[in-house]
Amino acid sequence: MEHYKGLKPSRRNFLTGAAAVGGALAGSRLSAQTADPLIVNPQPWRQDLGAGVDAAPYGVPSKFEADVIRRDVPWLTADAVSSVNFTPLHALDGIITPNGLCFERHHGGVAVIEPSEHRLMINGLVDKELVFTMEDLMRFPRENHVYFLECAANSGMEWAGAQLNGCQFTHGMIHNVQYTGVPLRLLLEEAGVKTEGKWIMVEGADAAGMNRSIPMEKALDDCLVAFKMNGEALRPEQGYPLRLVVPGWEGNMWVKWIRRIEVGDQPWHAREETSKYTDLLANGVARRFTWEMDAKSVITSPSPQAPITHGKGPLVITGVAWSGRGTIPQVDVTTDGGMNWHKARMSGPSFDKSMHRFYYEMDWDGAPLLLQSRAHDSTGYVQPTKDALRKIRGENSIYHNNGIQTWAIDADGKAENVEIS
Ligand SMILES: Nc1nc2c(c(=O)[nH]1)N[C@H]1C(S)=C(S)[C@@H](COP(=O)(O)O)O[C@H]1N2
Ligand SMILES: [Mo]
Repeated sequence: MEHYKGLKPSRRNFLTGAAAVGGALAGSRLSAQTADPLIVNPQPWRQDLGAGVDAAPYGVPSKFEADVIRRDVPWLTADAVSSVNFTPLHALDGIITPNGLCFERHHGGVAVIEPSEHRLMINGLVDKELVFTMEDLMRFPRENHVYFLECAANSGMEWAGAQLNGCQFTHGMIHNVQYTGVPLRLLLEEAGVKTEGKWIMVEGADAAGMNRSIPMEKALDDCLVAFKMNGEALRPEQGYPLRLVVPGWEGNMWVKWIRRIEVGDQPWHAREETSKYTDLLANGVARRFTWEMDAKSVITSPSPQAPITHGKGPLVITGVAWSGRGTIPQVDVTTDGGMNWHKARMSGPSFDKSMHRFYYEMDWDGAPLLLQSRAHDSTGYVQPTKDALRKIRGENSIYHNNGIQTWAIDADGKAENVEIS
């Protein structure tokens, strides 16, 4: 029982007790009643030497994890160059998204930029217009921070009702990464922002030339011009060699392949902040400049792509929660569609504007469940139901859907995306 040392004594007793009476934990590997060939026979990997060091100079995951990949929804967009794929949240744990699994959202495909040919320009209402090379940027003090990036359209397909079967698709337009970068404030100070300079416009070097307006207060607060993710260079998909990090704010503002920062006295009203990333309310008024990402959570397992396959007994429920306004001190989990809520156990670092991991362990009796999670953030805000959101925002919205997600688990352990009212 060496492996189960970490469990509480009561739980260990339950597990061994069940094995002793036999059948209570049908199919459980904890029972040693029969001679398991995987225990008594030598395995192939025991009989031959394995590959030596350097078989893969840049390591890749085990071939048995081939299913853990980003996926797209083919009918969602007309073309892959202006499209999105989704982080496989159902297969991950902890809080960090591995670089190769960070969802991608491009409007004009991935720019392939030779770093020595990349330039970042600051112009407009500044004392001194400046152009930085990558080498120049490496000579500024840098900082490390873990932040989530969530596309404002995450869960957008779920406004009208349950649609996509899997948290990869309903909630996978998010990643959580440790960035290394130079505070944007230091670069703006170097250029010297004129007193009329109240906004910046940030622009990408990709074919989409994507641009957004950001208020000066945010630019001087916690934005980073980042060149590393999780310790290594940004991936091309994530903006190599340079991207803007706008903590807690909608992903669209995190301009990748950033090439220009213009300082101005008012916002630019760019396409991405007028015709897109704007929500039309029922009264005809559009919600604009909805920058902050509200607190949100989702149960990642069990979920449609991660059903319960072990039958009744001990069950680990887990998920992630995040808020663009701070940390997540508490997540509640319900297994009966919201009649009873239980405080989940938080585990892992609790960083500002970063993903948090929660667990809720239970003894599953094999009866159907209606699973939901509800995040509380450090401002006291509580994640709303989808109905509560629709009451205020109407049915037209796409962006900023942070409503509570429901998974219906049937007696076989299969999970389905549903809505309850
Ligand atoms: N230059 C540029 N920056 C961009 C985009 C783009 O198409 N071009 N897409 C934006 C959108 S809509 C989102 S949600 C995030 C996605 O970041 P990711 O691809 O690292 O997930 O990048 C943003 N930055
Ligand atoms: Mo986005």
